[in-house]
Amino acid sequence: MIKAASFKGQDVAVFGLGRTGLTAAKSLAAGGARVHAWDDREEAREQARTEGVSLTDLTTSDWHDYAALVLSPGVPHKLPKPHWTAQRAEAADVPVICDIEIFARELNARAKGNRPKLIAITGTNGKSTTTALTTHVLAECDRAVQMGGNIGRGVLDLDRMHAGMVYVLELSSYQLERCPSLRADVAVFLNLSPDHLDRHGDLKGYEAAKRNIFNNQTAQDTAIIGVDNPEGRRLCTAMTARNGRSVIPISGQKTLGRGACVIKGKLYCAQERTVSEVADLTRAKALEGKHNWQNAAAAYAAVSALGISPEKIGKAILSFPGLAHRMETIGSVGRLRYVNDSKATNADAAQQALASYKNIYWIAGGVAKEGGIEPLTDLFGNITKSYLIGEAAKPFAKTLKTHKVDCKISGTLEAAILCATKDALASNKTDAIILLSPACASFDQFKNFEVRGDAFRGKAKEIIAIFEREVASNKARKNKSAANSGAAA
Ligand code: UMA
Repeated sequence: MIKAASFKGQDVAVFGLGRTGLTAAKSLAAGGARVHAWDDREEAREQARTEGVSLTDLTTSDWHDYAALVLSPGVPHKLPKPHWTAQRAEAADVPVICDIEIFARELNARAKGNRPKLIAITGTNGKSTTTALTTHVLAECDRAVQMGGNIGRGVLDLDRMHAGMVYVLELSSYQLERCPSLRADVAVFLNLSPDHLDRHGDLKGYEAAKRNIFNNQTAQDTAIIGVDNPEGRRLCTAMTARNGRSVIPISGQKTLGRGACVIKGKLYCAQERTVSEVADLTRAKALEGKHNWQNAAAAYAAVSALGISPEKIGKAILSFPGLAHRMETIGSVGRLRYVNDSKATNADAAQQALASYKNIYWIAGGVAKEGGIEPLTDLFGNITKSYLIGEAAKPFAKTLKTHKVDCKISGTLEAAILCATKDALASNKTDAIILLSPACASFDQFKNFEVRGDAFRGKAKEIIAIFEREVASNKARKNKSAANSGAAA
């Protein structure tokens, strides 16, 4: 844990006792602050009490005492409506921050030669994969590295700061709204498409929050910008013109005169009239699809900015195991591969997996989002047959039938995976994919997308184990009969 000393001797209100709030409260208390923690839910308060966090009823306390309100990122302080704590904070002139701000202050307080490096990553899509890939590459290159933020551990729960450490943080627009002191040595902006608009008002507001990732950067720092969409191109041009730091464009699909780009699966680094190949991403099993190629280019550029050689980075990228529930290869039965993409809880997210494979036996359904699977019709040609589960099964079947895609209402995930396996094995087509990419939330049948993905993984592993046992026993039988006929001869 990082002991946050920046509020030593001061009173700090901490609201929202999920992962962020609990770790922030503990870190602040360890650093000598007087913590006043609270949550609207009694269960959350009880949990905090059990963990030794000091509670204060913030509904009745005097807010003028507080140096800051550390507000959980998911709790709004402006739109769509300020939470009551944000209203109290404003009335008492108390700044609203989040745990990332505390982390940034700790980092900035360190002497120059003693400051760890910070790589901060944002974007609408791909930020978790890029964060995990960057962390993997750094670890493979023997750097001390810690990953957190909007992924995995709360940032103040990470291991203590020291000069050789690299922190790789995934940052959401929610977090970026509340960390004015953030200064990243390397800031990555992957892409932008409409999301969380209720919280930011409109696309402009959302973009403004994301652009905070570049705040306070100096001439020694690096900005890495995805230029595969118009917002990124505009931003890259504007920031390059401003000349305040190194700006590196990245692309997953087109040639760049400088920066990092991927052409036909090969990752290139282009600088000062030289272009060199860094890695053949078609060999990276966990980085299929153009969206992942852009993520790989971003991770390459980020690690390269810390002075690590292209050879080392290229080698490390190829051994990335991927993230659970995101186009995660579970295993194969012959040329039939099981892929868990349970994180695809809407059509937009399912698009990436459907665009990355052919001959797909597609398991979809659950609680549908507005528009259902209509946005995916262009990719229906990649689907051999679909197996539908949960509440959305009937409406999805209707859409698929309209587009002449073979489909079956399976009802449950288990029935779907068994039926898809049977059909794929019976077909004489090679290289088939059994893909769970539901384009739906999971709540009708599972606690969350992780539990749904775990169920798929468990069943797929069972099936794979049965086939492996059969193959092994066939082999043993063959060997035995060969040995017997040898002995007879
Ligand atoms: N609460 C109230 N009153 C309210 C609203 C919330 O009391 O009106 C309380 C809840 O009871 C709860 C706490 O506030 O106890 C908030 O818990 P939470 O689960 O929302 O938040 P954390 O556990 O702190 O998780 C947050 C991020 N969640 C959000 O931004 C919504 C996590 O990102 C992040 O990993 C974690 O901090 C790290 O510390 C998740 C996420 O969904 C993955 N992020 C969004 C996204 O990726 O799209 C932005």
